[in-house]
Amino acid sequence: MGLLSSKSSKVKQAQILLLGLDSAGKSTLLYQLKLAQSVVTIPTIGFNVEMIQLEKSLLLTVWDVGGQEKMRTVWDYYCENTDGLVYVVDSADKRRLEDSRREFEHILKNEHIKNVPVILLANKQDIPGAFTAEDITRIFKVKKLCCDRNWFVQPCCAITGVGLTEGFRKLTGFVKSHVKSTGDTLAFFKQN
Ligand SMILES: Nc1nc2c(ncn2[C@@H]2O[C@H](COP(=O)(O)OP(=O)(O)O)[C@@H](O)[C@H]2O)c(=O)[nH]1
Ligand SMILES: [Mg+2]
Repeated sequence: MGLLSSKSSKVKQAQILLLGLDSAGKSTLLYQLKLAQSVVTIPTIGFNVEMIQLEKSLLLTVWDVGGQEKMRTVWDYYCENTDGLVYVVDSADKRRLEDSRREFEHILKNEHIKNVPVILLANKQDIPGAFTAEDITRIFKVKKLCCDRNWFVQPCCAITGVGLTEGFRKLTGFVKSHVKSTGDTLAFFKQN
């Protein structure tokens, strides 16, 4: 991370893993957060990475790993050094909801993210008939699966951006208290 020069300000950096099935809306929400505007996305091959700073002292490095079936096998690998997990659900995709739930359950078993805070984004709330955040909480058995960590289910719409900042702010708070409670240290990022 480099040494800090007197001119640079100290900003802590947290690694955030952004997961969810393909087409859940991960890339859209990342760019929406970053640019505060909706953009046309292309299916993610490999990964996207963006730095998001919602408050002065903490920079979130968000890794958007592709959600296609063949990419899901590498999710485990990305879990190392993760300080927070954001799991995106297409709340209107009733056909693949069980697939998404199963992948969610699987990723939570990863040793590297044990106790790491989780934000579940119940995305695509603009689509009529979409499951609500309460529905997703129940269907995904979040209370049970996340009983060992801080968690929150945030309804959102990645296209308009509604709910995104709230979800990531919640995450920022959780990450800070997680780091404090585990005695882990976050890397410093040099900002000039
Ligand atoms: N209606 C609606 N469509 C969305 C929303 N978020 C993403 N999409 C659309 O869903 C498709 C997949 O989005 P993308 O961000 O590429 O998904 P990813 O595979 O998870 O990165 C795109 O056509 C997006 O425009 C949302 O909140 N509402
Ligand atoms: Mg994508």
